[in-house]
Amino acid sequence: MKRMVMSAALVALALAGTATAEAAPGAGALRVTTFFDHDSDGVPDAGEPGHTPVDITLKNVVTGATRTTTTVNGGPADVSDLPAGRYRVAAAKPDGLATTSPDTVVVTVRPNRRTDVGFGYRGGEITGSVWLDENVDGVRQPGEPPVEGFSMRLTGSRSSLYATNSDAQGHYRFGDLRADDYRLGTYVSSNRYGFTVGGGDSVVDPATGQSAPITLPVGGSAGPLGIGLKNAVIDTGVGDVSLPASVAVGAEFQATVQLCDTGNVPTVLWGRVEFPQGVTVVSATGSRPTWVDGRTVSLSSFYQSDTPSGACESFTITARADVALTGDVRFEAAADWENGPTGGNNVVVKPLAAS
Ligand SMILES: [Ca+2]
Ligand SMILES: [Ca+2]
Ligand SMILES: [Ca+2]
Repeated sequence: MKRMVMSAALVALALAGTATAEAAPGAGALRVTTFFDHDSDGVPDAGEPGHTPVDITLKNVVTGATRTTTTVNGGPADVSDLPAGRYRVAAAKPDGLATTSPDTVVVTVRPNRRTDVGFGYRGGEITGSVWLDENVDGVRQPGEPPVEGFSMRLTGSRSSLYATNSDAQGHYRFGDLRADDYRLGTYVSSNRYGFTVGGGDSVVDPATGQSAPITLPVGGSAGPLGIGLKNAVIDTGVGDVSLPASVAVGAEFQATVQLCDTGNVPTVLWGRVEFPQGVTVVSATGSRPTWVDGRTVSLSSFYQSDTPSGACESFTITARADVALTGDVRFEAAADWENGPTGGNNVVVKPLAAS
């Protein structure tokens, strides 16, 4: 059933309303709808979402009495117990959006009836498609397929995030956007895809995971903007390691280790260092969190930002040999927690002697 809501322009001419059950005698009601008017016809149609919050001012043109309200949570604002009469209804000027109806309208409120007013807005849009760059050259050749269900993020200067997924044809669309500078990126880190080289048919720079700024004017559009993906290779490994070959019993010594992203996409790093029996770990620090438990140290970037492809995280461990010993120190890059073992370069073993 179509709602009885009219545009501001129409309401100014046609004053039909809907009967209300509980208004005070001599009073009427006003409903104000603020909405994204996708077809720019001034009327809120099915599928046109609300645009809120918008501050609304009502002023009785005879008495000068003023009331204010605000549309919230995507819905209309209802003003009840409004003395019958003529009112000037004004919506606050939009910020970064175009309008499809006047921002001020004069309406007549009648006893025991509801008068509806609508204010329409139109935002900008950014569109494009997501595709798989099978030969990873940054160019979409015929036959390179679309990618469905890829989660994208659009970041504006107001820190607003708008998430959307590509459809079966790889198409995506961000609509109802305020004028702003936006960057396209991904919504969540993907274990399946990385961004292909940018600059050709793909707008995202794989080094940053984002596009260059996209300047969207009021009500403007940008696109189609291609986002090229490559199949992810997830691999981590142990990088540089240092350890004194011999240490004095009772004296503290230091070991250092790097965990590296040796795959082709950003990922979390996870590893551990295990000292031989007789060694106690005193402390551990690094560019990512560490946990010490006796003679072992866990190294992790869980719950941190991903480490870029080709980059390493460095850790320094302070330990002490409590007894004379010879043994091995094991530096390990753990298997990827979701994807299993990550190829070679996962373990480095160094001898340690304490006397
Ligand atoms: Ca409409
Ligand atoms: Ca290609
Ligand atoms: Ca590996």
